[in-house]
Amino acid sequence: MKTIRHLLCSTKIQKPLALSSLLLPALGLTASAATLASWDNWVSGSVDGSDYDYSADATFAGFNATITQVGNDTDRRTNDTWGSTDGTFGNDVSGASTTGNALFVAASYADTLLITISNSSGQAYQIDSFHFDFAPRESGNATDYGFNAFDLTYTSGGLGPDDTLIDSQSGLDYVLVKTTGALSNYPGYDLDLAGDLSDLVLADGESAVFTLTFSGNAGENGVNVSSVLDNLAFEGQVIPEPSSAALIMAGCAGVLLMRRRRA
Ligand SMILES: [Ca+2]
Ligand SMILES: [Ca+2]
Ligand SMILES: [Ca+2]
Repeated sequence: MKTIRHLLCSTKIQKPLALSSLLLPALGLTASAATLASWDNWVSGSVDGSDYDYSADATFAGFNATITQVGNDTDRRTNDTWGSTDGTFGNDVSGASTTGNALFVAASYADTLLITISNSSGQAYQIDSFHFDFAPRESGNATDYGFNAFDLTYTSGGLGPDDTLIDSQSGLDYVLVKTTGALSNYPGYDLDLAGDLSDLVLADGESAVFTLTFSGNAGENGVNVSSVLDNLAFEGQVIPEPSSAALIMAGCAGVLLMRRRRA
């Protein structure tokens, strides 16, 4: 702390270094967005007969996240010959896998995903946004259509208020027909939470549950047509600790006082 304080308070230090991206984040005084949890590779293949949870393929240090399917038959439904190949979570977040594997959703088995994110990092984080790629699919027979609508709701946990609708979209274009476009650039969705939630801070030890529900299927066999989901992610940033900032301020005040006395 002494070295850092002297660096920050020194008048001799060059300004660019004092404001560098190295120093301030180390003190928690600024924060940059981080991908806290993401799903893009999935686990390959289908498994019948039991509920299946999808652990995040990647998490930020100190975070855990799981997707639980809810519906008529929550078997594992992933397929490595399908997927969004654009390399982004939604449109805005880079770093997604560009190879196959995606999650199917259909009314006959799973229409709802419960998405849980937990913070045990030792620090509070602001949860800024949720991102995903979603490709509505039709059967190709011009009568049966899979899901082409979704609701994202914040359900419960360390954010708030509970049961807040974040976004609802319907009538989305059917970008996949039968198997055409299976591996392609699926439409992306980037949903900010700030306009909807008054409490965006997931404190250390807290979890938050979001519910992503799909609808809009149509036709006699539309319940069986799978639409395809890929590249889900939460973005967030660490909350600067007031104690750190206060210590630095107090330290600088002390140094300045000593300098004045010496002058
Ligand atoms: Ca994928
Ligand atoms: Ca994308
Ligand atoms: Ca909170």
